Amino acid sequence: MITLALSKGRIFEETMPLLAAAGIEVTEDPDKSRKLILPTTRPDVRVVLVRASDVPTYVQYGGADLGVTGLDVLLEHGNQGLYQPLDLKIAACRLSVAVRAEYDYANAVKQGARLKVATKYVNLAREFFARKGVHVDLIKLYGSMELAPLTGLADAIVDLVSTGNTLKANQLVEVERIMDISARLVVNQAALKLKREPIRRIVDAFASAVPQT
Ligand code: PRT
Ligand code: MG
Repeated sequence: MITLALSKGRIFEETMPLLAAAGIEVTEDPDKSRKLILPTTRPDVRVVLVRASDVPTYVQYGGADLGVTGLDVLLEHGNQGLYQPLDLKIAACRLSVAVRAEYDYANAVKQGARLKVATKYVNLAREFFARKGVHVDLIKLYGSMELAPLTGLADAIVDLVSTGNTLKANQLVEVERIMDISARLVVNQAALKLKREPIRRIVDAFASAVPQT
């Protein structure tokens, strides 16, 4: 049995065409079913639905053989024990710093101010500001980072941006782009040895279906 870990939402939806290229179709709709393990048209392949931030953990410890996860999640989690064969070029966005439109970020940085930064990505944010030599107090949040600068909880946020509509709707502006993000295929290293052939076939099919840029 090959187990693929996916999160509901954009990762699930954008992975479906790649699975189809491997001749695999998920036979149940995750939005209609309460099942956490979904069968596919291939009796030897199943999909497990996990929280996006849990995908690397499932694959690392062998709860799944493969998984699809954002580079943001992967870098924040650390990629120990994970073989990362492919950039799938799906669920693309960027990790950025944003502040209230009135806030003079450039000047605060220039003055050597100590910034309060709210984010779910504390490790990535710490590394980024340390590299710039900017002192920060990091505030860990689990959701709606956009609210933090609006309520005075933080001076800045580090969050994902795709269209920029969420920032705009909340009068926030993107002041620095930290990195480009896309979803990655990750494989458990032991599974890669034990189930080499079937995993290889899936990886190859995904590779040939990745949108070329
Ligand atoms: O939502 P939930 O708390 O259940 O989990 P999650 O947010 O971890 O999962 P999900 O499905 O929302 O995101 C999974 C992965 O998709 C992320 O890890 C990213 O790699 C990728 N991705 C791509 C995004 C976005 N684009 C994105 N725009 N993840 C989140 N967003 C959010 C962003 O955080 C912000 O709140 O969308 C908002 C901004 O979008 P725009 O279009 O308004 O700029
Ligand atoms: Mg989300």
